[in-house]
Amino acid sequence: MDLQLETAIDWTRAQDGRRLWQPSEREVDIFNGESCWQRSRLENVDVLRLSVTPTAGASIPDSFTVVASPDWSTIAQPDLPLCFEWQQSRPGRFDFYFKLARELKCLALGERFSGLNVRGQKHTLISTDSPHHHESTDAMYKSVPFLVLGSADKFYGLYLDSPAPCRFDLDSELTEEGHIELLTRRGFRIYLLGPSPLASLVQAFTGLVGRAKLPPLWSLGHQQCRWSYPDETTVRELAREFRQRKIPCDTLVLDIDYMDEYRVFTSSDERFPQFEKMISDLAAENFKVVTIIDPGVKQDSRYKQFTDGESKDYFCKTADGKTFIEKVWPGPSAFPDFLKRETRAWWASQHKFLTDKGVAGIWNDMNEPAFFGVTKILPNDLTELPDDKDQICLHEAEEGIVPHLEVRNLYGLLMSRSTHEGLLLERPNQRPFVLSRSGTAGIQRYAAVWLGDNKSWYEHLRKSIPMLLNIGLSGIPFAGVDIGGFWENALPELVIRWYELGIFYPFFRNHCALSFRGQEAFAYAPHVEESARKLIETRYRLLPYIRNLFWEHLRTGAPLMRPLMWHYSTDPIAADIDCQFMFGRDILVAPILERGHEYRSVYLPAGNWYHLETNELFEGERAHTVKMPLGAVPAFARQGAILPLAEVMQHTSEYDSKSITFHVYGEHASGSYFEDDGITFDYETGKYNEFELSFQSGEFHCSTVRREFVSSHQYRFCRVGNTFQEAITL
Ligand code: MIG
Repeated sequence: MDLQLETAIDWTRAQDGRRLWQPSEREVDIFNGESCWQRSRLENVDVLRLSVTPTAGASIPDSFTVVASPDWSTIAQPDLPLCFEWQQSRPGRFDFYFKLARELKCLALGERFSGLNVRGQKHTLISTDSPHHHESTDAMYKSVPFLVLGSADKFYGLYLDSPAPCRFDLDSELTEEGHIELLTRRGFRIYLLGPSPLASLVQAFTGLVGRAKLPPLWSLGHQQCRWSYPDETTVRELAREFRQRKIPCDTLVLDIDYMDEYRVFTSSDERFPQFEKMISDLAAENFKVVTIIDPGVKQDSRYKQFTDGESKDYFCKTADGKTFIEKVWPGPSAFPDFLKRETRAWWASQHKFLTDKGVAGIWNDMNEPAFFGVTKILPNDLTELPDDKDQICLHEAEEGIVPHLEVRNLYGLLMSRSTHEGLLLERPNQRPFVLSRSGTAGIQRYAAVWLGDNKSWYEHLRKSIPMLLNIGLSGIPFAGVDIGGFWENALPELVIRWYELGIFYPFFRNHCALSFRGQEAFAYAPHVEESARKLIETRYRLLPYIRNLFWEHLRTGAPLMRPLMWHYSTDPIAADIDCQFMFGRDILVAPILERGHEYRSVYLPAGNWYHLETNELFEGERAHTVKMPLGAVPAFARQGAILPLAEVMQHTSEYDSKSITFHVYGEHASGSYFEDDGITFDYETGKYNEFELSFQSGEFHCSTVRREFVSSHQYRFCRVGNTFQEAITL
C-alpha cells in the first residue's frame, strides 16, 4: 500500500476519534467538494443531516421526496448516533460505512423479497420490473432508501435522499458491518434519525417525506381485477355475478385490454363500444371503475398523445437528442419525462379523457419504468455510474440534463404525482385513488401500492406479511399484494387462505394474470364461494376500524400492518415474528400459510386476547395451537379494546345507512372512533367527528373530541360474548 496515498486520505468528515476501520482497507478518498452536517428535531426525534456536493460550488438538486423544512442548525463536529463514515472513492460513487452490532435488526428498506429482518443480505435499490421474483431476486419495483436499525426501544433511521442507484450490504459477511454504495455524480443528503422507539422513528421519517391522506372510502372495499376482462360483456357479467351472488365488491379494475391497441388515454371501440355507458351503468349498480395507465406512449404519427408529446418536447431523449423509444405493450413507445414540470402538467391533463367517462381511479403500472428490451437495468459489476452517453436515456430536471440511472428511482413517484394531480384537476374536492407499482420514499403522498407480480404459491402468501410490514415501516400505509396470486392457477384452498389474510391488507384486491384460471370469489364450488363471501363481508364490517387506522396514520405516520415489536418492544419472542402481525393496536392477525394445515401455532403477546370470530378467550405471553378451518377469520382482539365495526354491506355506497357497533373486549376497555364523509377533503377543514370511547363498571362512555360532521349512522355497543346490542347516541 502506498503510504503517500494513505496519508492523503481525509477522514475528517467521519466520526472523530471513534474510527471503525483503518482507511488503508478502503479505496482512496477523492472528495473535493463540499459537505456539511446539520442538526434538527423532527416530531421529537433527533435528526442529523449530511449534505454532500461532489464538486465545490455545485448545489444539491431539488429533492422530490423530502417535504418537511424544519430549522437546521449547522454543526461542526456532529455526535453521530451511529458509527458512520463516508468517502467518495471514484467520480461516480460514494461509500458509507457503519457498525452493525449483532443485536441490531435491520428493517424497512421499502420493497424487499425477504423476511422482516433484512439483515445478512445485500440489497440493490434500483427500480426494476421483477415479474418472477424469488429468494435470489434482488432489485424490486420500488426503491425506498430508508433503513431502520435497532432493537427493543432504541431504533435509528438512515434515509439516503438520492434517486440514484444504491446497494446496501447489511452485514452479509457476518462481520458486523454495514456498507452502502451510492452511484451518483450529483449532490445528495443523508439523514440519520434517532435513537427513538420504532413508532416515533416512523413518525419522524413520515414527517420528513410526508404521509398518505385519507383514501376514498370506496377504495378500501373489495376490488376485483384480472388481466384482462376482455370486453364490455364480460365486465357487465362480472358485475352481475357479484351482485346476484351477494359477494360484496366496490371496484372493478380494467387492465390493458380496454385500450385501443394499448394507446394510453383511449378505449377500444371494438371491445368496449359503449365504454362510457358501461361505466355509468356500473355506477348505477354502485361499482367504481379503475383503469390502468402505463407510461409508454405508442409511437404513432396519427396518435395525438404521441405527436403532442413529441412536438412539445415532453418525452425522454437519447444522448444524441432523439426521442427515446423502447418497446412495451403498444410496440415502440416514447416515455414521458416526468422529471419535467411541463410534462407532469400535460400528462395530468390527459386524465380528463377518463374522468369525463366516469373512471374513478387510475392504476399506474410499468412505471419503474419497464422496457421489454432491457431486463437488467443495473449490471451487477457496475461500480461507478456510467457516462451520460452510455445510459438508456436522459431527463430534463429543474437543474439541467440528468442521465436516466441517476434519477430512475423517481420515475414511479413522479408519474403517480402527475396522475394524482390530474385527478385533482377534474375533481378538486374528491380524494384521488391512484395505485402504483413503482415508487420511492414519499410515494404514499400520491398513491397506494401493490407489490407487483406474485405467484399463486403459499410461499408468496407467506412472504406478503414481512414484505408489507417493511413497506409500512418505510412510510407506505396503503399497500397490498394480489389476492390469490398473479401468475399460476390458484386452487380454491389457496384463494380462501389468501382472503383470510387479505381482508387485513390495507389495499384489498384480487388480481390474476392472463391465461390462468379465474380466481374470483365465485369461480369455485358453492361452499368455497360461501367462505370467500363471509371473509369479504368481514372486511366490510372492519371498515370503521380501518378508517380509524388511516386517520392514525395521517397524524402519526403509523402503518396499518405493524410488526409485533411495534407494540411489544421488550418482548424478545415478539421481535422475530413475521408470520403474524398487528393490524393497528387492537387486532392481531395470524393466518394459516401452508397447504393442508388446519392448526397453527399463534404467539400472543402480553394481555388477553379474544378470537375475533368465536370470542374464545386466550391468555397472552404464550403460544397456542389454534384450530383454523378453511374460511376462519385468523384474528384476535386485544382485551381492553373497543372495536368499531359496521354491518355487512354489498358496497360502500351503503355504508352511511349501516349502524356502527362498538365491540367492547373486556370489563375495562377504551378506544376511539373517527368518521367523516369518506370522499372529500372536508376533513382537512375540520368537518369530521372524533370520539374517545371507554367502558368502565358496566357503562359505556363517549367523549367528544370533535363533532363537525353530520352522520346518519345509528350507534350501538355490545360486550364481547354478548349478543345484546344496546343503542347509544354519540
Ligand atoms: O407486462 O398489464 O404487474 O398487474 O396485470 C405485464 C398487464 C404488465 C404487469 C402488472 C400486472 C398487470 C400486467 N402488467
